[in-house]
Amino acid sequence: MTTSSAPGFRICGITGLKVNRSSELLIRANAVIAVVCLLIGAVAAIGLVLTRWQAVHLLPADWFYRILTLHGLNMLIFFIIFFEMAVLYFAGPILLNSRQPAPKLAWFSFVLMVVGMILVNTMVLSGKADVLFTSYVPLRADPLYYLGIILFAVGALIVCGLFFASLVVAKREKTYKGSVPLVTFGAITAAIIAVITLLHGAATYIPTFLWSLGLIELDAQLYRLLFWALGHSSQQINVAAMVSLWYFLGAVTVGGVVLNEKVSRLAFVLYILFISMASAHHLLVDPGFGSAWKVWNTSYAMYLAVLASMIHGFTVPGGIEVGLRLRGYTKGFFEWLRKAPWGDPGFAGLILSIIIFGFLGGITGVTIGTEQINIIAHNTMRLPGHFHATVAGGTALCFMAASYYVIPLIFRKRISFWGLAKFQPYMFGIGISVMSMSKIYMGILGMPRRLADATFANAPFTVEFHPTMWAIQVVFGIGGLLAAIGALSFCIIAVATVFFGSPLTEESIKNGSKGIPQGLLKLPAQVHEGQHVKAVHQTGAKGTVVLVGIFFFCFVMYYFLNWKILSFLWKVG
Ligand code: HEM
Ligand SMILES: [Cu+2]
Repeated sequence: MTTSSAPGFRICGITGLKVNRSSELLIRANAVIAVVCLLIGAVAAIGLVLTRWQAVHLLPADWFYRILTLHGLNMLIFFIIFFEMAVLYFAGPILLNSRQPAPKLAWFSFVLMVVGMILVNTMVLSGKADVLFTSYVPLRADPLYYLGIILFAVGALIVCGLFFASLVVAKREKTYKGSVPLVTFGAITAAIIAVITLLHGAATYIPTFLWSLGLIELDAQLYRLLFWALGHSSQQINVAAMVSLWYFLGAVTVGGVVLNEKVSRLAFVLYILFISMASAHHLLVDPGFGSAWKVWNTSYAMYLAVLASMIHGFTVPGGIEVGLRLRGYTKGFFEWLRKAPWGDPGFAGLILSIIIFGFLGGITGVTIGTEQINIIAHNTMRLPGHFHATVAGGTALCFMAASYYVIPLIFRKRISFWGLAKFQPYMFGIGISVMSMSKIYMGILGMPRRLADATFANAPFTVEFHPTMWAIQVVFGIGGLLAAIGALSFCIIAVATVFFGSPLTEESIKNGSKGIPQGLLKLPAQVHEGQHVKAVHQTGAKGTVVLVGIFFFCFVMYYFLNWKILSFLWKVG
């Protein structure tokens, strides 16, 4: 797989990229820790599902909240961000054929992040930080918990700095031609948002750390405002990283075409400009802010960030359609979809990620983020229903799909348990979708989120739910368990491949051996700048246009339905 080259570099036999050894090792280390955190999160998820499924009701209240804290942190913070660090090392020095500007500093930041992660997890598991992922003041954790978060964040900030440095080095040393590739551009936007987010993180957690030591006072409303400037913006890092990987996967699985470079780049820039404002949608029922502020931030400015996602939501599948049509699947509207490589977990994961993120996550997010509608959704199960569609079905699934390509390229191994791997994205994707939809349904029926006992056994009041609640809980339980098994399968496949997998050799590629996704057996021809317009006009993307039409129909129906439900509760006049 390797042709000799400058010291510290190898030439990748599949992509032709010049891969430097230190970035490769950093990607490996970050990816392995990411998978360990995913494993912790997935085991915790089983405990949560089996508790919220009231008929099973596994955990007592204290352990439910402890495990909920553990799950939220390991999934949304540690797994996702360690993986994103790997993405930055990949989209920077590797895609630009350049060197790692400061390997020692990079390893130092990795150690900081690992120490932070271990500190936080120890505090949570020893019962000293039952504060949930949001750690809302005045809930107080052990100061070491906040210190752990700060160490982790400082490490991540250094990695962002190193990523920018690698762009400068690559430009100066002229290791690439023209402008940076779109995947790198997307990663740049992710890293810029990450810097903004991490600075808000410092503004949140440094005062909270001092408050936990009893040194200063902290206002609960101010904390919520600062926290969500961090908590929501960090979701936009995830979206930018995910969309970059959508473009990457589209290209390597089926030769996806970028329909229009300028439009896609502009859409990334919209994320940077408008996303911080959208943080306000977490504060819609808070007493401290006026309606005008809430409506402006969530109903006007936020739509410009939503617009960006909708642009990518058209251009990525459209580009995949054009790529497949160029490969000869030109009949009717959907031959390209029918003949697509569905047995390739990279491709299947990509498509499921786009559908789940757009249809389930996007539509529900815009709806519940509307100032008026939020009052009937706030803190119900609709919330975890929505964000599991975005961060789990969208981002986590996309990261899994990308791993089926990145592991062979970077670890130079063939994927172990290949039969299971082909199946894994479907298990996780279908499980998460079923779980999210049933959570949303439970939420519409009034089920609160973050609730250890839905019978309200020791409460001074009684709550009656509609009887379908208990039926839908069975669907929720099955979906949740399927998703958790899907995530655990991914962990097993990844660990087995990385530590015990058979090597990826030129021989094995020639023989079409098991465990190599089809895009790596034969890298699809890439349509480059200048050829785009011709290719797009040649084939069009009419199938995608139909799919987008269906999307808008669902969007309008769901949005309308929610105003209708609101009108039952909220009699005007
Ligand atoms: C592996 C399959 C998964 C299952 C079965 C699952 C299940 C659950 C359940 C049942 C809850 C509790 C909802 C409540 O009672 O309020 C929850 C919360 C949560 N999950 Fe997941 N989840 C999974 C994957 C993920 C992933 C991949 C992420 C992020 C990348 C994630 C992020 C979260 C967050 C942030 C919370 C909220 C924690 C809090 O309220 O403080 N989950 N999950
Ligand atoms: Cu948000």
